[in-house]
Amino acid sequence: MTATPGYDPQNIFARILRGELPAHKVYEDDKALAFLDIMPRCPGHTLVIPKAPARNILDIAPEDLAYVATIAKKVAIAGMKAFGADGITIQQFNEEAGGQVVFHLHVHVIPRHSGMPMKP
Ligand code: IU
Repeated sequence: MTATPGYDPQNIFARILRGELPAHKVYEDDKALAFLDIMPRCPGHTLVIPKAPARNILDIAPEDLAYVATIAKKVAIAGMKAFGADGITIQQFNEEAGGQVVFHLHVHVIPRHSGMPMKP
């Protein structure tokens, strides 16, 4: 898979994908990986990433984005069951101005409980 010019192959999630850094994996196949966020805003906060080297939504191929969305839905349903959640928040940030900190596309899947706010 060829990275686009804005993609840094040394970003943390690329290193997790290469097995250079540990992660608590909850789902993996040949095109996507899901793992627990190290600073969960709610219990079960999971990140879903493509294995393709995409910086963010501005950069990713439409078919890779569609696949990540498919896996995010599966993870959302599994997360709701596992954590007995009442709902799910899905978040996705793009570029520094858009709140992105790690520059490999990721979708936040956050199980939610009625009356329980997310940590900032
Ligand atoms: P972003 O704003 O969507 O780019 O946030 C990055 C997320 O990646 C954030 O929720 C971090 O807690 C999370 N994270 C992680 O799970 N593992 C890491 O090693 C690093 C960040 I650095």
